[in-house]
Amino acid sequence: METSDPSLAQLGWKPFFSEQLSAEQRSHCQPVRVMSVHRGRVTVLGEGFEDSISSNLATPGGAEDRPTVGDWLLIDRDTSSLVRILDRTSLFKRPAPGDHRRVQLIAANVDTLFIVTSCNQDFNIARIERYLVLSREAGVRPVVVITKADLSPDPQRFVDAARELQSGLRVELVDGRDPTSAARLAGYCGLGETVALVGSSGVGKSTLVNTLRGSDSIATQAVREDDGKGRHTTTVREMHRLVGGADEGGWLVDTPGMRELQMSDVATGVTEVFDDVTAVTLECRFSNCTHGDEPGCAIHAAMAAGNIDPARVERWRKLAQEDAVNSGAAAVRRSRPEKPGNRR
Ligand SMILES: Nc1nc2c(ncn2[C@@H]2O[C@H](COP(=O)(O)OP(=O)(O)OP(=O)(O)O)[C@@H](O)[C@H]2O)c(=O)[nH]1
Ligand SMILES: [Mg+2]
Ligand SMILES: [Zn+2]
Repeated sequence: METSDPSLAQLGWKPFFSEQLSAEQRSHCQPVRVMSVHRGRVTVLGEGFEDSISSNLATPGGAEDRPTVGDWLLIDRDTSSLVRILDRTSLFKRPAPGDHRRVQLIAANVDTLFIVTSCNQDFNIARIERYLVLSREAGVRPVVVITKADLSPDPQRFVDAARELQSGLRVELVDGRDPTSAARLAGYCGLGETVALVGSSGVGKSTLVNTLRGSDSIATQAVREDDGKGRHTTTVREMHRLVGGADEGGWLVDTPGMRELQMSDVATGVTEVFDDVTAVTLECRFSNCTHGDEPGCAIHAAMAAGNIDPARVERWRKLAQEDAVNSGAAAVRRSRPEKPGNRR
């Protein structure tokens, strides 16, 4: 398919970014957007510019000072070297799998998060809640996208269960292989809009990107027959452009299926996603109530009265505890000077 070079607006450039440029930077630098990240290098796209450049900053800073997919960079017009990462409208990150003290950046400058799950064994309320916490923390609008509607005799029950999580939560049910069905998602990916797709392996993230783009350029693979799990087909996070029709210029960030989603530094997100539970805790007699067997615990009273779901309380407790442990470990780590040569 013939596609024209995207303009800055089609790439998602907004006043928020242009306002960050000094007069000097305006004359010597060019903004480009990160399409994908590879060891030490990033593939970038700008107006009339497409290249792979070194991702090293002249003066590296902390863990978040490295480019990730969706980032806007300023590069030198003459040398194409990276001058600076522009401040982000949003940033998705998580504790790195295998080393929870490190942070893994997932994507930046995302407008909408598609939390993708399917009408089968993958569907898991606790996992959706984790992604909701992540999107709250990142400041991004979440949409729960439930795929494989065609495989369930009663797909509506998955939709109902997801809708219960949050009033006003957007939930979409699709057959990701069917263009007519997937078209209901096109409204989220209009001109210059960036949508990131996250979820377990095999739920159909890449299939959705292919269908929305009217292409089959991204590899997909059947799930395992015994347990319905995916085979970790996608291995890099990458931006894909939507072309054609009114949606021209939207971007989809396909991501590898996540094996685990640990929480760290997300206390605000947990409080907001579980606002029904946290509202009740304010009524506990002791402000440091652990909701164990203290007298005057409002959580216990609410559960006994059937006003709050004990399973939801248990999920909240687990997430809050996990966040406290991981955030504590991360804080200790931050307070130590970083070993030279240990930077990634
Ligand atoms: N029946 C049906 N199959 C689907 C649907 N969406 C995806 N699939 C199939 O599910 C399998 C996995 O899809 P992928 O798109 O590779 O899944 P993914 O989420 O990208 O997986 P990873 O890249 O491993 O994270 C493929 O065989 C798809 O054809 C759907 O809505 N209905
Ligand atoms: Mg994939
Ligand atoms: Zn209590």
